[in-house]
Amino acid sequence: MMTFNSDSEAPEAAFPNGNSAISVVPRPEPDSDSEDPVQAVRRLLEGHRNDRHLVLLQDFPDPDALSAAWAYKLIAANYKIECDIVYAGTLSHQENIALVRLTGLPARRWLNADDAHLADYQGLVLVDNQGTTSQLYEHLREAGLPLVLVIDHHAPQSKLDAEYIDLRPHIRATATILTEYLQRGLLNLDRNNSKHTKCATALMHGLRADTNQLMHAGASDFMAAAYLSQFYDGQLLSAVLQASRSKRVMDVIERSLRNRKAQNNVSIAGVGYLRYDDRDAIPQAADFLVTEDNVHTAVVYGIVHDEDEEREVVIGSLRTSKITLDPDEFIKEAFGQDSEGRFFGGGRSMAGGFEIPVGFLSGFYENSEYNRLKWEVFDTQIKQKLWRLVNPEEGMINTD
Ligand SMILES: [Mn+2]
Repeated sequence: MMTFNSDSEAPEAAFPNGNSAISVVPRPEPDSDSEDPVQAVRRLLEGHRNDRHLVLLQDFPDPDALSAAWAYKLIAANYKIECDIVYAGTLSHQENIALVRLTGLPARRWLNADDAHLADYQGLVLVDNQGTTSQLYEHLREAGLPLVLVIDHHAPQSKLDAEYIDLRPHIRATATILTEYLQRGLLNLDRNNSKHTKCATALMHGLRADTNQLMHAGASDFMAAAYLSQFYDGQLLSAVLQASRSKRVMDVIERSLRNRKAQNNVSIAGVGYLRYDDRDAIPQAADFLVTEDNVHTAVVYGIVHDEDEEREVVIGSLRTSKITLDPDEFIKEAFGQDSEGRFFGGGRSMAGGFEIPVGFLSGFYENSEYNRLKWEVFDTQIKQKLWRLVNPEEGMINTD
C-alpha cells in the first residue's frame, strides 16, 4: 500500500532564527567536499570565451526556465560568449506569452534542429532541464554538439556527460541558482540598464512561479528574491501576472467545471479534445478546480491533438493542497508504467502531470461517432484508475 508522505520533499530550513532580516548577505559556501558551483561556472565561462552556445529549454518552457536562460545569456555575454535560447514545443500559457512579449525575452522556437545551423555553435547548455523534456536534445547530441553546462533543480534524470553540472534538487527554482550567480558577481546588475531590470523581473516571476508565489520557497529562494527586489520592476511584473486568458482556455475551464465529479474531496474532470496550443488550459483548469470548498485535490485531463504531427496524447494535471499527498506517487500508482517500464508521469510538490499516448487509436477523423467513442474509452479508463485510488473503502487515501 502506498503512503502519502512527502518526507523526501521536506522543505529546506527557513530562517534559523526569528530575528534574521531579509538582508542581502553573501550566501553560505556549500559543503567543503564539493566544489563551489559559482566558482566552477566562472572558470568554465572563462575557458569558453568567444564561443557561441545553444541554450536548450524544455518543450513547454515555464517562467523559471525562460528567465534563468535569459540570465545565463546575459552572464555569458559578460564573458564574450554569445547564446541563443531555443525550445521545440510551444509557449502555451498566457502568462508565459506575456512574459516573453513584455520583457522582450530572447527565446526562439525551433521545430527541428537544422544541422547547417548547428555548426555555428561550440556548445550546448541545458537550463531547468536535463534533456529528457526536450525533443531536440537527442538530435543535438547525435549531431555532436558537446554538452558544456547543465543548470537545474530537478532530481537527477539520467547520466549526463557535461563539462560541468550545477544540479541542486534542494533549491526550489533554477531562477534562484542564476540569481546566486548574479549576486556572486558573474554579472553586476545595473538598475539603469533596462535589459537588466527586465531580466530581474523575469527571474522574480520565475522563482515565484516555481515556489507557488513563495509559499513553498526555502531560505535560498527568499534570499534570491530579496536580492532581485533591488532591481526588478514591480509594475512590469503585475502586467505579466494580469495577462488575460484566451476564450479557448476559458472554454476548457468551463468544460472542466461542468464535467467535474467529486468524491472524497477529490475532484476529477475530463475535458474532451483540445488543440495542442491550448494544452496549458489543463493545468489552469486543475488550478481552478482545486479552489472549490471541500476539495483538496483536482485532476483534469483531455486528449490533445497535434494537427501538424497527426499525434494524439492524453494530457492530465493534478493539483493538490493536501500536504500529505505526494503527486508523484499518486500518479505513478494510478497509471503504472508502459511496456518499457516508463511511468506515464510524475510530479513535484503539490503538482503533477501525466501523458498517455493514444497510439493506434490516434487520428482525428471526420467521423464524430468514432471520436465520441474514443473519448469515452479513455475517459472511462482514466476515471476507473483514479477512483480506484481515491475510493475510501480501500483506505488508500487519508482525508483527515
Ligand atoms: Mn524550474
